[in-house]
Amino acid sequence: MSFFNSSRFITLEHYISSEKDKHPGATGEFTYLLHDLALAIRIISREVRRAGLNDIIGMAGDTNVHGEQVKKLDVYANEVIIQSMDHGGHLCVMASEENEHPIPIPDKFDKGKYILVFDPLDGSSNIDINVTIGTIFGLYKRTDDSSDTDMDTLTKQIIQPGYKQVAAGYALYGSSTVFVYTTGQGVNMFTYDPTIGEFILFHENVKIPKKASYYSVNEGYYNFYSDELKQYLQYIKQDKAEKDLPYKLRYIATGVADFHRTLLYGGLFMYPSDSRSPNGKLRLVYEANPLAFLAEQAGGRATDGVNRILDIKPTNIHQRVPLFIGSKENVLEVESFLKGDLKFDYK
Ligand code: AHM
Ligand code: MG
Repeated sequence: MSFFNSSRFITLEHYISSEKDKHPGATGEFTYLLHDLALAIRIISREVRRAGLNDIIGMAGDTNVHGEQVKKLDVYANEVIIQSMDHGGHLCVMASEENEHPIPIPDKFDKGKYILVFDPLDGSSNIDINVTIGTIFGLYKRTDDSSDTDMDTLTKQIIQPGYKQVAAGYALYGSSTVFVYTTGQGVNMFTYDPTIGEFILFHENVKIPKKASYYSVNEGYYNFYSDELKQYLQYIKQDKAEKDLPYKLRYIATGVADFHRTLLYGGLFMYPSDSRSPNGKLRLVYEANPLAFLAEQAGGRATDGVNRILDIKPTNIHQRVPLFIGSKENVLEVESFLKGDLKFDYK
């Protein structure tokens, strides 16, 4: 299947600038922000590509705020994003998976009206083994003019519901590096050509298939899932070709990579709650919300099994949320099982 739907070579920089020109009165701040972010992605991509050579792979000997061991490349990606974004004068604060607290803009730099949230390197368990990893980001506007920089004020600015995002996207360091983003007017996908140092438009206005027979979940946790979810997982494994069953299982264990495949091929990616993790594993603010914004912009759906992800009001930067995301009909189908409207007697 070919996704290429442009007959011209259009760079990311050009595309972003031309989008800005469509909005009379746009200050260009946002354009600069995306340029800076694209630079950070290029630098991280370069480092990911030569990770084995640089001996950068391995534990940094540190643990992050969640008590997980941090790999060197996570630390590096986090620093690259902070250092690429803190001095442009467009941001007032940042939040990262790797930082327990909000990241203030240093006093010596101007501050702007935007807020950047990000997971610098998603898929940490895949870093050491050359399997696809990615960077996820979301962008908000500040809701007040407060110049206070105490942690409480900064936290309040960050924890906005996802529907307030003005942009979101990700970079995926796979067989090639791709950059995917939305500003609320569809989803656009770019592929990086390292020989010319440019992201080239690859797929404009991406639409997720309405339904597909793929599912993606860590089924090793099956015994800990609710009975309703077990019924769904048994239902989709039936031998019923007339209903496109059984579904095919795909699981990379890099959330953003599993999402990327789901965006292009359709189906369902989920990280549900289970009896040991009542809120699942993924983070609402900088993982689920950006992916949910992209999914909806592509015509898909993202919920926690009941509620729309983008409507959830976060109470803290690092809170977790169960996630069901992908093709609209696939997400509705699993929701029907979770609600008990659909049942499957498999015992
Ligand atoms: P990370 O942000 O530390 O990499 O953790 C999140 C990752 C997701 O990318 C992925 O969906 C999930 O963890 C995989 O978890 P598990 O190994 O429990 O299946
Ligand atoms: Mg992550």
